[in-house]
Amino acid sequence: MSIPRSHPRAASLHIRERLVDGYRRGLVVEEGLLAHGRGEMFDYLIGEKTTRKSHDAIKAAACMLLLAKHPVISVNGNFAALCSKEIVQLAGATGAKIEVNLFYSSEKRKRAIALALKKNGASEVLGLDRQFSQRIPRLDSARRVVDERGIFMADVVLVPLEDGDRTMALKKFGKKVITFDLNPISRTAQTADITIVDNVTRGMEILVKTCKKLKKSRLDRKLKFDNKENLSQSVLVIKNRLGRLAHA
Ligand code: PTJ
Repeated sequence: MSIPRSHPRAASLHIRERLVDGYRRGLVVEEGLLAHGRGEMFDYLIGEKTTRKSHDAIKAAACMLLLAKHPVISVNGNFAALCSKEIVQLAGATGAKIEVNLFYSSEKRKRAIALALKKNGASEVLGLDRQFSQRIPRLDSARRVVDERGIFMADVVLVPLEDGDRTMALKKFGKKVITFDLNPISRTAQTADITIVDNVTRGMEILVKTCKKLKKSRLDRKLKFDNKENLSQSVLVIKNRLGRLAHA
């Protein structure tokens, strides 16, 4: 079904279509469709736009990625379906490696995701060759299996649409974690070093532009960013918006 341009929720419906298309192409797992619904709900609550606080988090994330020695972008099914092009652009702008890492792991889906990334220009996609498999300690899910050339040796990892366990395990393993999560109170959001409370479909584009704009040589190595404070402000964005709607 084609979505009429005049439909008041056309933008959101188009994003949903991209995810459904990703499901049909074997990138996204059924549970990913549910995860997207959860995200849509929080997007609705923040007003479906990148807030000032999310812009601050994106700037901090860009600095952290540019200053990293071994940055890695971790890609799951939903992220690949929504942002393959931007993932490749971000890798180009920061020198980050791209690694497929799935919660509901399957070799077939890993290959489909790698193919989608390569079609968008990725020259190398890690996480597929078992010869390089390593394990993140203190993690039971399939996500513990990582690539020794990628997440295993990374200092900074971007892990969007994540489950809380891995964020915690990565932190305990000494990694700096950046995430995109529309839910500011999720365990991932609360555990990461930098949480961008924004839809990846908007936020990734801004993150790529910001990385291209910032000059590495001029970056302040002492990154000042208070994630807890930024998350509190994001919760207040929702509270204040609901307050305004209740009194409209
Ligand atoms: O592809 P796999 O096998 O690795 O599985 C991936 C999913 C997403 C199914 C898995 O990681 C999962 O179950 O995630 P959760 O625990 O549902 O968490 C997803 C989080 O991402 C939730 O807090 C959502 O609010 C948030 N989210 C969903 N869609 C978006 C989003 N955040 C930003 N942008 C979105 N488009």
